[in-house]
Amino acid sequence: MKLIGSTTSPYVRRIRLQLKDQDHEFRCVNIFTKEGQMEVAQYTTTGRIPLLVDDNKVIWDSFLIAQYLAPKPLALDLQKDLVLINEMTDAGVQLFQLRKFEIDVEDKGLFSKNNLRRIKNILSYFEAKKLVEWNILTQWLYCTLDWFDFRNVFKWRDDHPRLVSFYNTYCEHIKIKETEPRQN
Ligand SMILES: N[C@@H](CCC(=O)N[C@@H](CS)C(=O)NCC(=O)O)C(=O)O
Repeated sequence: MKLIGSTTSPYVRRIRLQLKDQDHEFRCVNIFTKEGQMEVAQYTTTGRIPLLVDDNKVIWDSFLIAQYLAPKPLALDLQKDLVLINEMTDAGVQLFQLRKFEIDVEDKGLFSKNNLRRIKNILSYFEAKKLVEWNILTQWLYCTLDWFDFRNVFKWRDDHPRLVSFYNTYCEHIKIKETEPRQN
């Protein structure tokens, strides 16, 4: 099994955590270079990472990969929570790109404001939720919160003490250390 991704993507990191001790190759590509894009284009027209190659099967999109790797079908409530985390991550990625490409550096436009509102609402939902186990849900959430910090996308700490405590519980976890985006 081969995972194609990068060390900085929150979508890839969540799959690296899920794969943990499963035997696999990690192929690191830079999706923002022509070479990286050409390599990814051999497998998918989405032009996105992560990608999982398992024998003759190619699976793209972290949500589908997570379901493919799970030992049993994911419950609907879990899927709904994963979609919320994906929505929050996508909103953060859009904010990051709007700033980076100097389209909306100060989040003044309606599109940025909608994304900020979506992030705040979803963070409030998870602030109120009991997060006790280290599982797919909490791994996905951790990766997105940490990516928000890493890329200075959203200051989530001030208003979310329970999420801060959740984050602190897992920040020394061995797989979290091994997949740290800042090392690279
Ligand atoms: N819905 C996708 C999103 C993946 C995604 O957006 N990955 C980013 C890297 S963080 C990417 O490949 N971006 C390439 C691009 O935007 O061209 C998933 O969950 O896997």
